[in-house]
Parts: sequence; structure tokens; C-alpha cells
Amino acid sequence: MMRWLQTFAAPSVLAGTVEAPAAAPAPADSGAAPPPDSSPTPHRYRAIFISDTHLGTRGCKSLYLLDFLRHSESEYLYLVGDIIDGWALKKNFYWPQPHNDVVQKVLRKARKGTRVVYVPGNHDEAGRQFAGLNFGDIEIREDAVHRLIDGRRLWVVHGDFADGVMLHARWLAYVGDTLYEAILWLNHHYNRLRVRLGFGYWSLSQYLKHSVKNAVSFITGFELLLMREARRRGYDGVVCGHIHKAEIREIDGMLYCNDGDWVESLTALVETCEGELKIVTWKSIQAPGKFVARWDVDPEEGADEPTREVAA
Ligand SMILES: [Mn+2]
Repeated sequence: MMRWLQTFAAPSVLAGTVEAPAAAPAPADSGAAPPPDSSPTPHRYRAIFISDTHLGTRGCKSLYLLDFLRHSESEYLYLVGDIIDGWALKKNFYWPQPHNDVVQKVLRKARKGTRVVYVPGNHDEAGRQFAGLNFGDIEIREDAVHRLIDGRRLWVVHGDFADGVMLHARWLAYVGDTLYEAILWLNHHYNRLRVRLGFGYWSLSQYLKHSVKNAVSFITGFELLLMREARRRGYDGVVCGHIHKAEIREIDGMLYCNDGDWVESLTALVETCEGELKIVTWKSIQAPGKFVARWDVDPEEGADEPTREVAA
């Protein structure tokens, strides 16, 4: 495992220039030194939104994330929560080199002029106490507003505020505004109290993973709650994460955008330079025949590596 990881994490691998495994057919110029920089031209976007990377857990697909960050550039980069998994780190410290490399890469982007805004989620809620401050060139905010080229304003928030509501009364997603606002107010302290009473945090995304039968109605309720809250605040839509399900939907003129995650789906939300919102997957921006092939080296190993489905 470690040996394989080291091989995988070597700089030459990430640049896509590692030697092909013995079994693979050798390319025509086999044996020649790789060009000094064989990485494809980066994809340019106006804005990139990523969340739920869960750095500090074995589930994080850090090598893919790193590869994505290397091959994409943007004017704005929003980190929409659950970036570093503080809860997991507290239980069991896990911080391999590629996780560090991701942080370094983001810091470098910020230094070089990308406007990086970090909106903490529930797994990195310790970051919320720093809301309003800047760390290096990274702005930490409780929530943020992104203005699209066409002028529409999107509320950028992780989305876990909906958890308590979703746990106790999904129908609340459908009730009138006054009652809804009262419940949101109650919910504000709900999880804090829950943790204090020893129940642990209740997370919708965790729940969905174990409850297939309710997933659809829960996701609908989650989307409705977020859109409703965005509308209440006077925005034209919302960008969130939290439930690990990338999606762009427009309902009654309100945009719901979820940027997915880097544990399972390897997705980001982007606004192109032309102002179009799109979901991109790691695979879709990857130059064919490079990073993907490396998966064949050892497909049996643990959770930090690509899965066959993704690489196929
Ligand atoms: Mn979350």
C-alpha cells in the first residue's frame, strides 16, 4: 500500500510522465526522456467551487483533487466547506503528503492572484470562528456571495444548516415562511446542543448514505430548503455542498447548484469564462491516456486511491 502510494505520489506520476506499467503496450517513443512539462494546458474558468474534500480522511481522493487543481485555473476559487475534516483528525490523525500538497496548491493559487474564499462546513466548523478573517491570501467567511457574469447573485454556503430541519420534519421544507423562519432560528443551535448532550452530530449526508429509501425525498427537501433560504435573503440562487451530490437545477427562476464532493464523485461546479454554470468531473478535464492509466498499477488497494469506476 505505502510503496504503491509513494509511487503514485511521485511528482513524475502526477505530471503524467511516469513509465507505463510493464504489461501496458509501450508508446512509440518509449525510452525517450519525457518533455520537461508534459501537462496539458490548464482549463480556464471564471470561478471554481469545490467542497467536501474531507482532507484528513482516507476517503479523500487527494491525488485526483491535486490533479484537478493542477489542471484548472480560475479567477475565483470557492472552498464550500468540509475541506479539512477536523472531526476525523481529532479521532485519528491521518495526514499523508498529498493532503498537504493540496493545501499548498490552494495557498499558491491564492498567492498568485486567484481570489480564494473558504466557507467552512460542519466537518471543519472550527474554521467558522475565524469567519471574517484572512489567512494568508485566503478569505474565511461564514457564507459568501458570488456574482455571475450575467449579474445574478448566488449565495455560497455549505448547507448543513438544513440538517436539523431535515432530521425532524421534512414537511417543514414545504410550510409557510413564518413557521419556517422560526424553525430555522431554533435549528441554529440545534446541533450544538445535540453534541453537548452527547448525541453526536446528525448529518444529512451521512444519513443518506445509509438510507436509500428516503434519499430522494430528503434530497428534494434539502434543495427546497436551501433555495428557499436563498430567496428569503434576496439572492438568485444557492451554491452548496454537504450531501455529496453534484447538481444544477433551476426552479421558479431560482438556481440550485451543488458542487458534489472529492470522496466519491470527484466533481466541481464551475462558471466558465462565458458565464455558463457547469458541473465538471475530474475525468472530464483529464487529458486522455495520462493520469488515468496509472490506476492499472494496483487496483486492489485501499480507499485513498482512484476507483475503477472513476478511472474507467
Ligand atoms: Mn458537510
